[in-house]
Amino acid sequence: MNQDIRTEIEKIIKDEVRKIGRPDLFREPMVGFVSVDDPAIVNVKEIVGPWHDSPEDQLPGARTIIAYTVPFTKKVAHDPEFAKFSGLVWSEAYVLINKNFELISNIVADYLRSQGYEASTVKATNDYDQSNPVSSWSHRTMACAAGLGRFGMNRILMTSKGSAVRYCSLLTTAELTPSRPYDGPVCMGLDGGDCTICLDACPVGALTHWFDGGNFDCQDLQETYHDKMIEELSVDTAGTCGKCIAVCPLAYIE
Ligand code: B12
Repeated sequence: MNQDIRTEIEKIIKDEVRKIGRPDLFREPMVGFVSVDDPAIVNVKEIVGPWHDSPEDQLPGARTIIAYTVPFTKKVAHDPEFAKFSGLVWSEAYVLINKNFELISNIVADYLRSQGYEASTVKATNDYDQSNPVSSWSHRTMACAAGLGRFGMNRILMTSKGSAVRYCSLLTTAELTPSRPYDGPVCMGLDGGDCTICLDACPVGALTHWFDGGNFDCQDLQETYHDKMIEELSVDTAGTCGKCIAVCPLAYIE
C-alpha cells in the first residue's frame, strides 16, 4: 500500500512534467520522501532559521514531506552564463515551472486525499517579503533531507542530474517510507576542494561576502536585472540571475 502510493506519486509528477510539453526545457523529475521525524526536519528551525515553519504549522498531523525536483536541460542550465543580465531561456523555464509546480502539487494532493489522507501544498517561490527575502518553507532543505541532493558552495542544492534544477515540496498525513540519503556528485569547492568558479562569477560578489560571514546580498541584483532587461532590452522577464549555477562544472549532469 505504502509502496503503491509512493509509486503513484512519482508517476503523477513525471507525467505532469511531461505534459507541459517542453522537453527542450525540462528533464524527468526526481522525487524524494522524508519523515517529519527525520532530524533535519525536527531541527529545521535551528538549521534554516526560527522563522521557518514546522511540518505541524503547515499541516496538522503531517507525517511525510514529498520533495521533488525538475532538472533543466543543458540549453537552460548554461543559458545565464554569458547573458548580459538574465538569460531569456532560463527566465522562461523559471516562470513556466513555477506556474506548473502549483498545478502538479495540487494534483498530488488531490490523489492523496482520494486515498483518505490529508495533504497541503506550498508555493514554489515568491512567497516572501522583498525587504526580508526568506521563506517560511525552504523547499531545498526539504529536498536535501529527502535525499535529493547536497548543498554546494553556491548555496545551491546539487542533485545527481546537476545543480540547474528547481524544487517544490508538499506535506501529507500518509506515512511513506523515506528515501535513501543522497550519494551523488558533490560540489568541488567543499571538503578541501579548491574550485571557486561560482564565487568568482557572481556579478556582485554576494557569495564571497556571505562566505566571509556577511549577508547574502543577491536580492538587489535580481531586481536590478529585471529593471535592466526592461530598460535596455525591452523584455519583461523574471528577475533571475542564475550565473552561480550556470558556471558550475556540475550544473548539468546527463
Ligand atoms: C528568497 C529566495 C531567494 C532570495 C535569496 C534569499 C536567501 N537569503 O537565500 C533571492 C531572491 C536573492 C534568491 C536568489 C536565487 N534563487 Co531563490 N529562492 C528563494 C526562496 C523563495 C526562499 C529561500 C529562503 O528562504 N532562503 C533562506 C535560507 C536560510 O534557506 P534556503 O536558502 O532555502 O536553504 C538553506 C538551508 O537549507 C541551509 N543548509 C545548508 N546546509 C544544509 C545542510 C542540511 C542537511 C540542511 C537540511 C540545510 C542546510 O543552507 C541553505 C542555503 O543557505 C526559495 C523557494 C523556497 N521557498 O524554498 C527560492 C530558491 C531557493 N531559489 C532558487 C534559485 C534557483 C535562485 C537563483 C539561482 C535565481 C533564479 N531563480 O534563477 C538565485 C540563487 C541564489 C543562491 N545562490 O542561493 C531555487 C534553488 C534551486 C537550487 N538548485 O538550489 C529555489 C529553491 C526556488 C525553487 N522553487 O526551486 N532566492
